Amino acid sequence: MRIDIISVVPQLLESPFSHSILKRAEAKNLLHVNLINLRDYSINKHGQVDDYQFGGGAGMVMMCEPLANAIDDLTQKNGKYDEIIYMTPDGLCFNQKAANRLSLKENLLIICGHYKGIDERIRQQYVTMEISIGDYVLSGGELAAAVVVDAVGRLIPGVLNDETSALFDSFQDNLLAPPVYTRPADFRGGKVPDVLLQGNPKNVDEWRHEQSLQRTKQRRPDLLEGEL
Ligand code: 6GU
Repeated sequence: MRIDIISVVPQLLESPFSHSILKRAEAKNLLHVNLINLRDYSINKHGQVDDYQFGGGAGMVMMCEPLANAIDDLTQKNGKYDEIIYMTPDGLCFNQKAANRLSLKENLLIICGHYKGIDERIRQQYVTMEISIGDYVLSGGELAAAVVVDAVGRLIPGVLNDETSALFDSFQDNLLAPPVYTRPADFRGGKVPDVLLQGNPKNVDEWRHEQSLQRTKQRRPDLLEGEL
């Protein structure tokens, strides 16, 4: 998969993909994240990419031309994108199902917004998907884009091995993950449940499923309702 990310602060995105699982995904050639500085497509020598909003009001708006020129140039170089994603707090809320769906694509473009956001006409003419990562406001789309790339990247077939398998992740089956334990079997009086020490895989599976259900009922009952 190739993911191109357009940003006015691409430096914010250099570190998240240089470690751990996503670094391995890059090393295995399963994922390529490519950062594009929007200022390279600025309309003038001052590097301008934003302007005052029509109708007045505080805050700048990211202009049409730099974004359109960047998207056109990238599309010409790299082929048509499967999705052009705009990161915005007024987008649809990202979840595991969206991550699963995106992990099957080949070619994604992510636009990170700043200031008051991007000119509405770019959303109408180019953007195919608008994503928010939750009901709070970030100062830019970059950290949200990093969240999406991480959640999607680890699901690309071949990125995870048995040890890091996504099969038992929280949310993968709309349930929260069960509690986990490692040595010692007794930590300051806190004991590991017997069933995990006894080594009967069927009992362990049943216990984990029961714990998952209990945890989900207690903490996230919404996950158990309204599923298709
Ligand atoms: Cl995608 N962007 C910004 N700026 N804030 C957010 C967000 C995105 N998702 C939640 N808050």
